[in-house]
Amino acid sequence: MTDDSKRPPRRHRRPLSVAAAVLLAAGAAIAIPQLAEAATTLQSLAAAKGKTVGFALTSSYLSESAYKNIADTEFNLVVAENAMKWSSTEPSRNSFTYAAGDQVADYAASGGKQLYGHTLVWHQQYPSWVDGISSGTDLLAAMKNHVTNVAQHYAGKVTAWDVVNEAFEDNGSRRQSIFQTRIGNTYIEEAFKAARAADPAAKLCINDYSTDAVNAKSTAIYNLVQDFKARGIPIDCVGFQAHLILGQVPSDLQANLQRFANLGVDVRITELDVRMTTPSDASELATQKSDFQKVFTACANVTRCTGVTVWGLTDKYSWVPDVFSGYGAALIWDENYGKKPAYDGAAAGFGGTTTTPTPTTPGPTTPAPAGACAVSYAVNQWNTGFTATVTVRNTGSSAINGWTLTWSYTAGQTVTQAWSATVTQSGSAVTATNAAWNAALPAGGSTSFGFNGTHGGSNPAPAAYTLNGAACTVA
Ligand code: 9MR
Repeated sequence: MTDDSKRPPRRHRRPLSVAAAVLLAAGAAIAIPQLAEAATTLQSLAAAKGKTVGFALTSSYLSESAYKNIADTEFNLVVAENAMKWSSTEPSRNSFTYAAGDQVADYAASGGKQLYGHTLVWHQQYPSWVDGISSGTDLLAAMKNHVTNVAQHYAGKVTAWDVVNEAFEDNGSRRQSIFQTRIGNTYIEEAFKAARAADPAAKLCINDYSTDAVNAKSTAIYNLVQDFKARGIPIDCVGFQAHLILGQVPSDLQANLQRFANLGVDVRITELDVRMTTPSDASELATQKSDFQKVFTACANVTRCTGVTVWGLTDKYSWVPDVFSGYGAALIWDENYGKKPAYDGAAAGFGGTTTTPTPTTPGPTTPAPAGACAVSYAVNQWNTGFTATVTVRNTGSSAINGWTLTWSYTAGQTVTQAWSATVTQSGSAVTATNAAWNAALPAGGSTSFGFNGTHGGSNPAPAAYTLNGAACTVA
């Protein structure tokens, strides 16, 4: 079982950001920034630096070919988003189930990717039988038994473990978890010693959120590492989750990573995402690109930073909207698996070059032949407002490089705010132009954009569209 009931409300600890609603000027962005070498991937850039770039995997999503394709090609490290947590691996006391975790391990092995273990001891997602243990001695025995069994099972497969996760409060005091209150201060070192004994080859990490800057919480972990080193307690690495808010990458992130590295431990960005108010707009996506670049750059500049892991692949599947209402779009690929500007930011941070190639002849307004496009239109509406999602598919056999879609509204509808395209309106005529990052529509490819609008009570869907001047079929 998962123990969502144990999740503390997370909203209070992260202030909300306000998104700037700035749209790209119509038609301004027709050149496509892209990586100079077509074969460049995030993992090839990471490997060139001796680092890894990872993602949190939920195995069931691999049945979607777009998800699997990105997972297969872009990453050289995998971490289980949930499958190796205590509730998954030991649902009843001393009865271990590894099926879900093994799927993640098998996927990593089959693709030659590193496997990162997450997590052995955490105050969330542990099974309810743990709550029934009132004696500290008994809970210590149960915790050591858990750590020992799981670490032994994955020995030889994982390169590192988050042994203890989220053990501190923001003010630097110990979190009053069941482990802290029943076992006492020594539970962390007991977990690390048990993990070392079970898998001497795995790097053993402590992991936390809101520790990306130099602050009371990160300093508490810094002090713990210093203390463990002084007393010979095994500890090899520190994970910085980096669940960030748009535009709020701490300016001292790199300095913070470096001060830990100077203690003689590896560091890693372990759960990166950058959330924004949704629906996202071009301005937010540009800020997110810069945020990803800053985080990847900080890791690139610290020799002992082993790499960056993102907490999921696609905005379609992310923990963020479930926990922070009105927020999302925190990852590198959008809900339709389109690469967001954040991709170029991440790549640039790891040394990828971006270029603005000259548009291919006859240029970005290559007319699509009639019938070479299909458009679908989905709408959610209420009294006088609506949100529409438009999907444009290139059904022709040649790539489209820059696109303009037009339609007309016959019932006086007005577009008020758009995302993933620039939308302008003149009377009933509406024109949508690609954003910089979704200009390229390969043969068979599609992209989606959306907008909010108002209507006067009647809100029929458009009857016809043109793409670069040629008529499309209405899907
Ligand atoms: O992404 C995970 C989500 O699917 C689970 O429901 C949630 C349970 O609390 O855990 C999420 O992952 C967390 C990670 O394990 C530890 N750091 C915070 C992550 C986001 O909550």
